[in-house]
Amino acid sequence: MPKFYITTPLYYVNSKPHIGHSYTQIACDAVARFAKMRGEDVFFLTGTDEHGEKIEKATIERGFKQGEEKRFVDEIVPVFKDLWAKLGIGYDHFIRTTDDYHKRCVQSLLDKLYKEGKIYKKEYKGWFCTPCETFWSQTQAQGGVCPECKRPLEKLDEVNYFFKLSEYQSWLVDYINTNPDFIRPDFRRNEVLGFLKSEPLQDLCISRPKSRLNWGIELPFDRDFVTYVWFDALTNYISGAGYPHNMDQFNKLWPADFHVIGKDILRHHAVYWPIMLHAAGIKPPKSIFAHGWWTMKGEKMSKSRGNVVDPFDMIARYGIDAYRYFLLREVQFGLDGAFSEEAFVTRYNSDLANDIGNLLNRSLTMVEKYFGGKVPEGGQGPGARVQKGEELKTKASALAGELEKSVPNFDFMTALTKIWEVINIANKYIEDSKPWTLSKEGKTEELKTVIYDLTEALRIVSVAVYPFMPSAARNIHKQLGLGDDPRTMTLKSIRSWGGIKPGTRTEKPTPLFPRIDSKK
Ligand code: ME8
Repeated sequence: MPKFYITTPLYYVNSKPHIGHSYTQIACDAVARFAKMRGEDVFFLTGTDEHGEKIEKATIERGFKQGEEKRFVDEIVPVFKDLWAKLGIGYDHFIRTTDDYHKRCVQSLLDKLYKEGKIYKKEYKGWFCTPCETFWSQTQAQGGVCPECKRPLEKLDEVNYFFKLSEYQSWLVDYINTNPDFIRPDFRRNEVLGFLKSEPLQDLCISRPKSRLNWGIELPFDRDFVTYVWFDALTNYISGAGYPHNMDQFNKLWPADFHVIGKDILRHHAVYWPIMLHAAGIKPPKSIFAHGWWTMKGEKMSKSRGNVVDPFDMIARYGIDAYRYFLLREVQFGLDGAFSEEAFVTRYNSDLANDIGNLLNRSLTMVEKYFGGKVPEGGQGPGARVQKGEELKTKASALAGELEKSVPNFDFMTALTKIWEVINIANKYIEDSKPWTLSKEGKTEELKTVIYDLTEALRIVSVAVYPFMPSAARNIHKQLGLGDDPRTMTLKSIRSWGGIKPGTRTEKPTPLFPRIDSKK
């Protein structure tokens, strides 16, 4: 069984998750589910980033005392876990950077790099962005604002430990050039190469003196310092896979197949992280995929800007499947997208209530009405099939192949468009073949064929939508009389036509996506 190791960022637990966080989770979940459907041995890692200034600050702001950070994060972590459970995020392991095994891994990595002379101590004069937890050089800090988030920077002048990032610049450029899949999409790779060409890399400040920050992992070689939160957090991708406490598992999983992130943290993942690994003698991950941002009124949706949409509220009003569908269908994964509830409702009513919802409802109603709730025998009699039926069969049988081309490349829009082509052909097939007329005219063989084709197309569609809308997929499968066991949702099961057996007892249709009155 080929292995597939995929990760999400570890989210800061300074406040509740918003749509942006759920976006990365849903995308990873869809790709991980798809890999499982192909029979791959999947390890899906997610978790929370719990140290650093941001968290220390949030602890105080929420009325806790300094030193009570763990108590504070212990209250927030379950909110993330609860949302992931509600959204059906099927991760295999949840890592917290406050977990002991993770802390030990960070310390062993620091120790190794220090002993090998790759970490040294010097005075640091420069700029720091607290919200981004990022250091910037004098040239980068134009006008004293963060080049990333445009907020004011803090000037720092203190003794710190540095990691010799600068020594690895040409190695990294070569690595990116010889591994074209390392940074994806392509335009993000060019962005990183452009940045690496434009200025020499500075060594990375990887410590904070305890006089300024207590809440972090202590440097093993100098207990007066804690480590920079990014050095800590990035290391989760190896500690969460078993390094160094479970090397059998780690050797099986590493290198990771995908680190999926938002474009805001590309530099940390595509520059700092591969260099940290290379310096420690560990291979870089195979691929980093950076997606775009959901924006609100032209600005990045973010906790610190306060322009966020609450995923709990959206799910409560529209359901999990619609929420997952909208995020993956509306915007090409990789690009930015403006979030609007109006667009959400429009897509819900057209794609979900009308297209897929009606198809299921009409088809099952006809199975009930014409065949007493049992799938009829299909494909009988010469000339029984109208042209649309042939088209439906061809397109539905090709879906598995289409998904294989698009989903592993995070091209959810193409995958869903292909599925909806099948749904739309099926709806058109009903209109063209007019089963009610076939019934009236006693053309039973033709009627059987049409109804069989519709149930079979729905079976294929139910499996095809599983990575994106797992509960709706199971619901359709169940209403078709095929049960709702996710283990039956395999890609193999939809590679050929004819999987639903004549005689299968279907259920009375229940609406999948009740229409939303947009005037409400
Ligand atoms: O950066 N649109 O955590 P974080 C799309 N702890 N995705 C968004 C988004 C938006 N408006 N806002 C956030 C951190 N995201 C670090 C990561 S990893 C070792 C450490 C998503 O809580 C997106 O995946 O700020 C982004 O990269 C991530 O949340 C940042 O989450």
